[in-house]
Amino acid sequence: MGDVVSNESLANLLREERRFAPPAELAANANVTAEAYERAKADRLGFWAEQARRLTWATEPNETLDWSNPPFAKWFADGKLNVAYNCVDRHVENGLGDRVALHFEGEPGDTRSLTYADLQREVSQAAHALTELGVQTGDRVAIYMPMIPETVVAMLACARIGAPHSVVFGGFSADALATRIKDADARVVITSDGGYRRGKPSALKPAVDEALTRPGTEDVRSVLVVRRTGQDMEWHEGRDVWWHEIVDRQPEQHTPEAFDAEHPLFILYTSGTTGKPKGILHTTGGYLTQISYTHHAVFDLKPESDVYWCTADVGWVTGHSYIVYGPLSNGATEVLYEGTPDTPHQGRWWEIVQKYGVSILYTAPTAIRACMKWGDDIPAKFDLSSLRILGSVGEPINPEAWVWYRKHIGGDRTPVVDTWWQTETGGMMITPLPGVTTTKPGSAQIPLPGISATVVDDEANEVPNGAGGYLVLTEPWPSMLRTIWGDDQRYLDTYWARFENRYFAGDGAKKDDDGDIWLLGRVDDVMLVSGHNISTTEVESALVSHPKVAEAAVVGATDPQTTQAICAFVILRGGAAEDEGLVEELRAHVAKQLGPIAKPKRILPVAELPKTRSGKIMRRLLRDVAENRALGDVTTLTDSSVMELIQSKLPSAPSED
Ligand code: 6R9
Repeated sequence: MGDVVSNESLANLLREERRFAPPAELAANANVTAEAYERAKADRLGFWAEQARRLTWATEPNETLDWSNPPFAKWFADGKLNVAYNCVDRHVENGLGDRVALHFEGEPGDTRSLTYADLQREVSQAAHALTELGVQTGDRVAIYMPMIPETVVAMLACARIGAPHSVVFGGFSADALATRIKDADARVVITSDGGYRRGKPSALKPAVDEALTRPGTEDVRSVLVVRRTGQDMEWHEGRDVWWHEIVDRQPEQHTPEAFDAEHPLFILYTSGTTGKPKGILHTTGGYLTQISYTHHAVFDLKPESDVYWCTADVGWVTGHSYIVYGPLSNGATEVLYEGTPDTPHQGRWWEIVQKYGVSILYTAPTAIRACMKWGDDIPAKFDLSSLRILGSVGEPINPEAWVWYRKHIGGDRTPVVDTWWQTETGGMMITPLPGVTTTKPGSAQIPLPGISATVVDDEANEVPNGAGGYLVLTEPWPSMLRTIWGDDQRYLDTYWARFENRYFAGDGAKKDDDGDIWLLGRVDDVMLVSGHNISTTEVESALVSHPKVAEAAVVGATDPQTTQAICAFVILRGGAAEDEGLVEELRAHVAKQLGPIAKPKRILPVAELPKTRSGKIMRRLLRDVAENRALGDVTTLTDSSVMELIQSKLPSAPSED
């Protein structure tokens, strides 16, 4: 990685010298200042031990990190705590029972606000109900739910009784659900009849019924069903239990038990690039320490006045860490929205921001680009003046989208924090701090205080400023994954084998002249064209910098002359005519931005791109299309019809240069 093309492209991105200093008032009152970097550098473990004191421990830890058996970390191992107590009860005990924890907004427009006292009651009752269903400490519970308050309650109830949850995204198929139930050997599944999606009830329970016919799922003895849509479904007497029938009659008090800091909190499956999904295992004390700290630091959360909204699905790690555990451990008031951003109209999100006075918004680049495509006039119709911090996560955010987000959503006033992290890291790792960092559109910039990351070359040497390579994490961190569920060897092989004593994240990155980090996408996606490494992210960013392109996905397709040829799939902005002239114009545009070597061989206008639940483009499937192969695993696609649409557009023979 990191040859001529990348450097030219970076210079191009920085050409306009767009820099945004933190607003003075925010900087003056920031939760975390520049001094934190120094303190953490001088004493990293001392820094994290100090952050652990944000939590309420039943037994305070004396030990910070046990790294005697790397890469199997133990953080705060002699401490004991209850995660649900930290997220709920302690706020009530501190006199905040009447503070709203969740403003729920259903897609059809139904609403419900739960205070911390409400949450305490519901979590306690749900914990009793799980115990009545025979769930014991250590048993796994699968959660397959829409974005409704009961989902948050269910996760916290599991945490409360020490039963690790495995949340499976509600958009996944019965097969994907069955594989995950089987791998975790779940004993109970919590689901609902359905949820609202694009103006219609969308069923969930039938997928659970189907999944439980698959071999390997026999250990599931109960299915707990929340009534959300009221739609018809099969009922398995003796196995299925209505949530309202069992939960509502339970005692409203429940004494939380303290568990060891290394007690498992959850398993979350990530599909990765090959075959079997990996069950990423997170534990409690270190995880909650880092999630609570980063939510406080990176969003500068003022829990008494802020209204926070993370638009992610709870089935994604972002939902776990920054809808459930981070905000609630900090006593935040937050919005939980069930549906899609364009139902019933394309201003729905902005209507919600206006209605609740949202001050901190956390979303993904894919959503920002969709809003750009729908037009600036839509957010302009709403009062977004309550917003003070905007966050981005999930993919590299291209500078155009970053600048649009700040301007049209943030009123040219709010800092944008581009947060790099992974399911495996549990929490944020590389990001600006809103009251400290002068931001550069498109860059995640620097590791947080207490986090050590760098960019290395093939031989594991740190690259100098201005060069690119592989992103690695050089020291253990509190919310790191502990292993892959049931497969320590795969944990070693996947993350720790490529570079000695360093965690390899799988992402390409480069450092600019100031040493700030720019993410370049997954290294599996890097293309080799006539001896040059070219990052898909850079070509995509160049394409979307053209006014007629709304979104782009780029892959390298096997090519007899050049090893790989760049093949681009683009979504055009409304009104742009799709003709040969435009394709030529786009190819020339990329060549001008990045150099002739990066000029795509083929550009195909399409209506949609294949994406995962978190909005990441599934380039693997586009490569299959570009190379005329049968499609690989499509079970983690949000909408499987997308691929048929794309394939139907493909000319049978690739066009020649
Ligand atoms: C939180 C999350 C992890 C992968 C990661 C990287 C990409 C996430 C990013 C980003 C550039 C950012 N990624 N945030 N790339 N800039 N701010 O997304 O977890 O679903 O496990 O994905 O997402 O490629 O390695 P997960």
